[in-house]
Amino acid sequence: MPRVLMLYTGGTIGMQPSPQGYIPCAGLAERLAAHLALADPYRLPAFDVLEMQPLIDSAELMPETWNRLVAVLETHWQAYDAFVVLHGTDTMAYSAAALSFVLGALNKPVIFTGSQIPLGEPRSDALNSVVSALQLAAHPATPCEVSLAFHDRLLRGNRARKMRTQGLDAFDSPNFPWLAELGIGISFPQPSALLSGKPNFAPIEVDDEAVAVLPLHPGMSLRRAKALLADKTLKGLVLYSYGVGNPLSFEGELLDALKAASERGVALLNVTQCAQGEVVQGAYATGAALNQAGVIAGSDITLEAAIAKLTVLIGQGLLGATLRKALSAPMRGECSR
Ligand code: ASN
Repeated sequence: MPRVLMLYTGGTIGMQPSPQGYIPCAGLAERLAAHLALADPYRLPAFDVLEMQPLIDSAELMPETWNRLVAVLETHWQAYDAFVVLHGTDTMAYSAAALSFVLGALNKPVIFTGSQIPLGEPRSDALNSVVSALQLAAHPATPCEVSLAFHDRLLRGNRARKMRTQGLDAFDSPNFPWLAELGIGISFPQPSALLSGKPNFAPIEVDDEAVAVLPLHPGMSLRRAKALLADKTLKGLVLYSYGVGNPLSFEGELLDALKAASERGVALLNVTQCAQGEVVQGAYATGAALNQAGVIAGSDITLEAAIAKLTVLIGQGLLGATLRKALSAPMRGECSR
């Protein structure tokens, strides 16, 4: 039977109530063991639990945590066959995407999971998440990639989104089929097409000034958008646009500001605000102008994966044309083209 290492980073799954609301709590391994005492030990792989320090509500997560996770994975990579990361749901899609980009090709599965209701509370989904992730970790068909197991599904990590604040089926991947469906049995509709290989464990250089998002909306301030684009610390920007990737042009002024930023070396990635579908820059004249301004069409990448991809690539020291090239094509199956 494979051996699994479970990294507990915090999140609702291990939280307990306090007068201020739920807070992350240590000692999850013992509590899990008590809950799993009745489970048939022959149906689950052997696993160890490692608690990260500090345990956090994942809303507090900063990219430094990704480096800490990668360092722990590197230390234990040889000793285990698969890895489960227990993570808060708020930023789990960002972390799963970021780790997929940092680690690159994998020869073992890394499965993120969490829960909407803490372990031990009535109707908690925590035990289901842990048991599902463990079974997937031991399953020979589980792909060697960073994935996210939640409720009844296994999703590609860099395609996943938190879609529901309340629902127990909180995650989905609207632009990509599920990797596996967990019903009475576990079915894998198609084998993963991602190449496997030895992971890269090099930490990224964290620069919290480097990446920003510019959401477009009726009534937005051109002055504020220009100020952001002119910011000298900016290295990568997600242009969060309408429909198939259309911007509002402010009679060419926003386009000029985008062009100037691109010429300064800022990487501009166009991501649609639509929950499903892809950017087609050029379907409309408004969108076609973005090609001239040096904006990269983000295909069907999610906002979370776009932010993670920019943060990781910039943190790996990519600049200018090399950065733009890396952003223009899928790295780890995060977009369709
Ligand atoms: N705030 C929590 C977190 O992301 C939410 C959760 O895990 N369900 O850590």
